[in-house]
Amino acid sequence: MNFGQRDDPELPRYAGLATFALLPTLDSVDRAEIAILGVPFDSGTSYRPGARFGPAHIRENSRQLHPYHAVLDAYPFRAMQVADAGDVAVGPYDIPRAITVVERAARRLTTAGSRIVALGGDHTIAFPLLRAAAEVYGPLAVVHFDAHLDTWDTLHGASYWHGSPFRRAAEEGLLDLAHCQHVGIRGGIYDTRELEDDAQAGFQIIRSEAFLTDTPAEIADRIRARVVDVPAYISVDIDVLDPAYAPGTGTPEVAGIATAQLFAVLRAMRGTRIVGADVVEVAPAYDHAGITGLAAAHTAWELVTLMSLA
Ligand SMILES: [Mn+2]
Repeated sequence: MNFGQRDDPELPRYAGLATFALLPTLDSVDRAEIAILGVPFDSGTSYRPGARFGPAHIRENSRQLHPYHAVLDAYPFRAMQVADAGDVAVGPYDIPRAITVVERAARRLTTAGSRIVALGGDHTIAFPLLRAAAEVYGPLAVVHFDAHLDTWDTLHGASYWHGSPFRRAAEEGLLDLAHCQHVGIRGGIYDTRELEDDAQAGFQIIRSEAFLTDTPAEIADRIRARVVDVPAYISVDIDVLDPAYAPGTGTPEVAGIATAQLFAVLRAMRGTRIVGADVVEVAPAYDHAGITGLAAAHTAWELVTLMSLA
């Protein structure tokens, strides 16, 4: 039997401690097929800092997540044991050390049989999370929703920062280079060599403008054709959304997609074998009325639901 969300008719959803979706903590249920893992780390941020406060903000904005997913006709928390594994104990001063710490925390969960949905944190954290997932599942098909490529090399002398996780992952053989896909790209480019490097790292690009002409189902078809049956890791940088839908993020880019468009694409990916996921770059200091926190919490719920179905 799986333990679901807190069920106390006397305690309103807005009251009490906020675990993700008011789910049980991992230590209270012992095992989880899907573990929600906070990674409060943002020392890899290149522009506006603050994503270290993302996990707490996402949890606080996840109180209205309900057991039943009406569009996918699914009860994700009944189908699988989903639990909140808390936050990684990671400090801000040493990025390589933080990568080791996050990888170790993720491996504890993956070797115990959990698939992870991580709450960031800046995008640097995808790299150690990919290490842990690839160790179990082999080279991964990364489906990366983001305004930015994140396959850059060094910045300010740092190899590990929030613009390089997928380049470092490709170099380490963590990615299946024939099956990775960016979605929602529109950020600035210094030189077209960056696009050549990006292709070398295994990615094809669906730009944000594609959403003006193609339906979400068509875009999902392109993603599925790219991923095929390779184990998929879904990484959602909340800045894939337009700043109108996600102002609370470190490197916002205008002319992005809507939350509903993101969800329509994710739902149309039903059946994809997702072995890990993250929702990153939520920086609550720039948020308003919980817009970004709500978008991130519900994105994580969409990912959990997809994972509960395949
Ligand atoms: Mn990113």
